[in-house]
Amino acid sequence: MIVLRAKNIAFDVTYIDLRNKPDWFLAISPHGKVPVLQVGGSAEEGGQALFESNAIAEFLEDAEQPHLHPEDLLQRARNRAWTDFVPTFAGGLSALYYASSEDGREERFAAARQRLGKLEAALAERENPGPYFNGPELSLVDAAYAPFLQRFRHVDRWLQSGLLQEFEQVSRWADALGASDVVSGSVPENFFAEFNGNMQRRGFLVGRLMAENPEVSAG
Ligand SMILES: N[C@@H](CCC(=O)N[C@@H](CS)C(=O)NCC(=O)O)C(=O)O
Repeated sequence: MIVLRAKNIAFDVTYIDLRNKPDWFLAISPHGKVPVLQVGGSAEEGGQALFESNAIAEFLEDAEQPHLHPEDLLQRARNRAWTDFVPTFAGGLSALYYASSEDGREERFAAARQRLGKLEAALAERENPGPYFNGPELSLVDAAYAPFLQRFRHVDRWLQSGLLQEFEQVSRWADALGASDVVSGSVPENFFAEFNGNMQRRGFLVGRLMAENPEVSAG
């Protein structure tokens, strides 16, 4: 969604209830996961479905201007390498809030710090002043990390881990992504209410904190 918005491509969106996936969705999503991009109309109209966010992003990059990958081939490869780190990074952050109790807290924090540290080093050694990964324009790396940083900034209002603040470059990057309309408008209005409901329903510690203090202020 972020890439579609960054490239100003017209699209329709259908949200899927992941607890009750419709058959038509399962037919086009081999792993039963979102996102799926349906290109060129529905299957009956001869359209094609694409799955896996990176594959979708790279397809959109090849198909539509403006280009979000840098021109320089080495930089482009480095960007792709950092995009490959997203699942590891996201797993480290989400483990902090997919936790039902304080047990294992130290290990979770250590794992998250290790991953944040790698990203901090990557941001520190890039040769541009930001605010995004490659400079003033949003790139595919930004699009790949933004949802996870956006969710973490949200839950950390309750978790109060203070972890992002330990990593100055990541923290500034997360703030810049949070301030981007392309990123903030990529989720529906009720997204964070649904997200909080999910945390509470699944009995996570952060869900209990949300229930106790629903009005905790932003940032
Ligand atoms: N590697 C996939 C991961 C997608 C993914 O994990 N999607 C989650 C939501 S963020 C999902 O659809 N989960 C539903 C399920 O696994 O049943 C991608 O990047 O597209």
